[in-house]
This record gives sequence, structure tokens and C-alpha cells, in this order.
Amino acid sequence: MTNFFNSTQPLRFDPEGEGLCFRHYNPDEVLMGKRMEDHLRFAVAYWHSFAWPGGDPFGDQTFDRPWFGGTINHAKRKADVAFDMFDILRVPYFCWHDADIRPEGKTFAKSQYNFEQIIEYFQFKMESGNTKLLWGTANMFSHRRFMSGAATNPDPDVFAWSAASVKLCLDATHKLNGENYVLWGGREGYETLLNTDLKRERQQMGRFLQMVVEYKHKIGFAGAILVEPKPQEPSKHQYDYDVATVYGFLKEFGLEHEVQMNIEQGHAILAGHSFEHELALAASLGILGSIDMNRNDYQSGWDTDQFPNNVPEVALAYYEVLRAGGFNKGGTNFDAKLRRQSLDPLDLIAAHAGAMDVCARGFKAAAELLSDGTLESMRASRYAGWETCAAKQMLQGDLESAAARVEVENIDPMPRSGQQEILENLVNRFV
Ligand code: XUL
Ligand code: CO
Repeated sequence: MTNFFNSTQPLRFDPEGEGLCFRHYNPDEVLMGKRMEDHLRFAVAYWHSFAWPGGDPFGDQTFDRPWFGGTINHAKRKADVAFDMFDILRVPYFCWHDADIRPEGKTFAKSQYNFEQIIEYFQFKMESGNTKLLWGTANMFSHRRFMSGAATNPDPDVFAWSAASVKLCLDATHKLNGENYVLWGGREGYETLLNTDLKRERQQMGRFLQMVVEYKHKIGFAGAILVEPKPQEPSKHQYDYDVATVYGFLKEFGLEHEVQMNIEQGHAILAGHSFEHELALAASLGILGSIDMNRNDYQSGWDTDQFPNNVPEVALAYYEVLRAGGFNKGGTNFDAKLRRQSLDPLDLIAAHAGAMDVCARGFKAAAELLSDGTLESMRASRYAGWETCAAKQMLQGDLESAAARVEVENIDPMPRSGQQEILENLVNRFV
């Protein structure tokens, strides 16, 4: 135990409590036959909470953490504080990038040596603790060697470096019994089309993803490989633009049954969609894996990665997750960071505890809405015509036989209300 948080006493569930406690998140409460902890599967993002120094484009580091320093001892101290926080929050999972957890070495071998020491340290801490690994990933966007992409780089040596990075991180994720492995391609895109061979870059990226999947099978990693879509930022355009685009990409490279999605709230908004749209689409395509829960500032138009605090939005998102049958290997990763003025250890705890409560409220509302059944029965009745034999047969037939029905059956379709306001009022009763 470190003394960063003063106490590592786990937060209790107390709806009427004063100070720091959960007012809505009760891990043991059973909803739809499952404990809330097992539904929501919360994870802490190591990068935002322990590695981010509090900078912005106009100012440097604001956080002064005792583990900032770049030695292996600093990295272990960081791990100690992280595991203290996992205990306080009672989160079942965490997530990392290689670059968050180990000091960068002068060579790949030195970075690997540092990384493996921390993975061993994690293993030791995980054996005696309650927090598991939701996913690992390789940071292939921060270091300048990746400035022109990782797998899509014009330099094949960077492709090889990226292969070595993913292999190392996938091996470590496997060793720690991680449930998923994520690829987010922040630099897999372009700054200008003028210097970009788009066809070649997409092919490199497709082959890279096939290699990752081949390797996953070779080592017997049972977790899911997840791609995280984002339309832009840091690149002007990113190839993994949104769920629909990634699905087309997966089909092109024969990976639609191998790879699923890690969908982030803020990325959905940047792509011009709602979070629930991206979730519903992924679910309908059978590729809904996991979620990165956060929110953007709706005025600033970029990825501010704030902790969620909008219950109705969160409820509609979890509604789609529940409608799809809930998480399997996936979970709710808080890909969210403190504001840079939130300096205190207490801010870190409050941010997560508050977000867990927001998610719990949203989740409970979603579970009640689904159990109530009205929304689903109204949706089903809108499509009831398609349940008739004639309608089903029409889809088996050709254009001419469908067209012939108009005359033969004397068809004259009557428009029906979409009932949007009635449905919105219904949702409002639950959120
Ligand atoms: C960046 C982002 C990443 C990924 C993991 O916007 O969301 O943190 O989640 O690389
Ligand atoms: Co993310």
C-alpha cells in the first residue's frame, strides 16, 4: 500500500451516504439475473489516470505525481498507486498501453526488458488482488517513429517495429489472462492525400490485422481482438473511421468473424453519430465487443475524454448493449481523464466513483426499459407486416414477382405514424 490516497479503504455503497461512496453502483445488486458488477465490468484506463501529465496544446504538465520520473522504480510505484486505486474503487478490470506502464528504453530490447519487468510486477499484484485485465494494447502513435503511421507507414521498418510491439503486448495480455486485445490506429490515416498512397496503406493495414489474428490463434489467446474506430484526431483522416467503415474493411480482408469493435462514446460523436447508433450497428453486424465510456465537450468539437455524466445518454447506450445480450468478454473502460486543474488524489477517486454511479443509473434505467418491454413491442409491431408469409416470400423472390403484387393484390399502402414523440416520452419515464 502507498500513502498516495491516505486510505485504501474500499468505497462502500450507501445511497444516503456523505462524502465519497457509491450512491447508485451496488456491485452485488442483481438485475436481469446478473450482478451489476458482472454486467458493467468496469475498467480503469492506466494512460489517463496514471500516465497523463495534465498538459494541453497551450500548457505543460500540471500534475505532480511521485511516480513521474522514467525509471523502473517510478513505474513500479505507479503500479502500486494504480492497484491501490483499483482496490478503493473495487473495479474488476484495468487496461493499458505498453507506453503507459514502462519507461521507454533507448533500444527496442531495453524497452522490452522494462516492459517485461512491469508485466511480472502486474502478475504478482494481480495474484493477490481482485483486478483483472480487460485489455492490453500497443501505443503506436505517441513516439515520433510512428508519426507517419504504424502498419500503414511508408517505411517498412516501422511496420516491422509495429509487429514487434503488438507481438510483445499480445504475449503480455495473454500472460495476464487479458480478456481482449485492442488496436486503435490513431496514426493509421493521413495528414494530406498529396503524399499518401491510400490503396497501399489500406492493404498494409489489412495484412497487419490478419497477421495479428494469425498470431493470436498460434499462441492460443482466447480473448477477442478489438478494433477501436475513430474518424480523425490525431490524423486528419483515420482509416478506421466508424463502425460501418471498419466492417467494410474487415470484410475486405476476411476478418469479419475474427475481429470485433471497441466503441468509444466520444469517437462516435466525432464521426457524426450517436453512441447508441454505433453500438446498435455493431450489434446488428455481430461485432459488438467492448466500450470506452467517456464524453466530449459538445462545444469544443474535439476528443476531450471527460468522465461521463449524462445519465439519459448512458442509458440509451446500455440499452443497446443489453438488447444485444450484454457484454461477453467486453466491459466498460473509462477512457476518460481528469481536467488538468483537478490536481488532488481525491479528484481521481471522485471522477471514477461518480462515473461508476452515472453508469449504474443509466444501466438500471436501461434494464427497466428493456424489462418493461413496451419499447420493444412497439418496435416489433411497426414491422409486423414483415412477419407474414407473403412478405417473407417476397424477399425470396425476384423484383418482378414483388412488383406483380401491386396489381394482383390491389395494394395501396397507408402511411402509419412512427410515434417518435410517444417513444421519447416512454423513454423519459425510465431515465
Ligand atoms: C484515443 C483512444 C485510445 C484508445 C486506445 O482517442 O481512445 O486511448 O482507447 O489506444
Ligand atoms: Co478509447
